Amino acid sequence: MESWVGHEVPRLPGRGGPLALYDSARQGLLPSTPGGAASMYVCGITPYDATHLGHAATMITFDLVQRVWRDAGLDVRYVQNVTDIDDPLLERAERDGEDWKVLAMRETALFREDMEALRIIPPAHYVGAVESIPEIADKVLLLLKDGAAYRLDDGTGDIYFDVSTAPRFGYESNLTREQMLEIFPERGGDPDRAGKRDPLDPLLWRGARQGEPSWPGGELGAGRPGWHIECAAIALNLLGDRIDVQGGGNDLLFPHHECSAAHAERLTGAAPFAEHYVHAGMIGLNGEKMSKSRGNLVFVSRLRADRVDPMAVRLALVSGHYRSDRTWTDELLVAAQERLGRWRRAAAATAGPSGADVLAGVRARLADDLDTPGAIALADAWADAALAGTGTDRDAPGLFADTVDALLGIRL
Ligand code: 5CA
Ligand code: ZN
Repeated sequence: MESWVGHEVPRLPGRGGPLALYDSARQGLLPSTPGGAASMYVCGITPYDATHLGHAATMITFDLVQRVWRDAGLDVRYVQNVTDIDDPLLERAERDGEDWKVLAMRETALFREDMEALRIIPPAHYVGAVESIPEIADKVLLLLKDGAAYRLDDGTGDIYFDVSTAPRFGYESNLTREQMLEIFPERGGDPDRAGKRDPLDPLLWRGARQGEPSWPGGELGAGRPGWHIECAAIALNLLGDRIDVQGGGNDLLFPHHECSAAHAERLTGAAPFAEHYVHAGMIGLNGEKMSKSRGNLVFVSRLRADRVDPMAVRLALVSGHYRSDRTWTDELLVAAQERLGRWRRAAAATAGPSGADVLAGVRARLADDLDTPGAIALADAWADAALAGTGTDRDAPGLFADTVDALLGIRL
């Protein structure tokens, strides 16, 4: 699938240091990527509605990871998926009397525009589930042959993963079985499906149903892929057996990333699937998680249509730390617009305090688990001083603008 168009990223003098990130599996802040290359797989949208600020915040989070890695001199391989076939998409299309393919194409196109406006560096591979069906089916067949998957004998053709064949199951989310059983049905799982070996067994392949789209599955029979195997298969095929970062919002901690990891590890024998499982906090509105099912959404495209500067949206979203669940408010946007104006005026000053210092400071803050509030505080202090006429570094305004552009993705 086509990705979106990227922007030029300014080259900064020198090099950033290694990035430490919080890993949900080991529950600690740990250095990422000791080598010269880094790989990242991020769980992208299910395109049945427009990109909201929650999606945007998560995409910006992993854009920051890519920017910090690049600044440290790493060669970054980044893959993101689009779940362009799944139950929620079919349900929305049915509700609106629309072709599910048209719905998915329209919302994916809008997402690309939003990503471009927010200056998200595009992934090297932007991959749809539909175009990946043959390779996903191959992985399901391997699991079946390996005894890690089984077919229900109710004539549906549905195939499930047997979680008892994944000895590490639970290591990624660190949840108790009781907690898993509670969350599983809230996040697309079907614990009560008759004939399953374990209520937590996730669906790998859904046999063809009357009135639903399906694809030939070879020995599997016609059907469509389950959600977790979609991400496992795409990541394995494009990035290899082990990846540095598996990313998404914290709503994917369980079952999605746990199950994807279990599938991948069973397929390759290599563990852990991801060195870091990185989860962005949920953006909420009026005290509740922003979600398509609740309908409490603020769309990036709506803000753009209202001529809100996308750089102010981006700055508002990174004014809180990526891991914290946070609330979107009008005040947050107003504060970001005001800050953006101040930074722009400061970048136009003839001189300011040391540009090298502000660059080093922002680098250090971001290398510490993407501490954007800390980085912004340093940028604010530099801008305030420059506007007050402090400092004699004539290169500093330009370097300040390049720093916030390259590292925070904020074009002044
Ligand atoms: N297609 C799957 C992932 S494979 C999916 O979860 N799609 S989604 O459209 O629901 O979400 C897209 C991305 O945005 C995911 O990484 C998800 O974790 C994240 N996300 C969803 N809602 C929010 C929110 N309110 N705040 C922050 N991130 C969110
Ligand atoms: Zn995913």
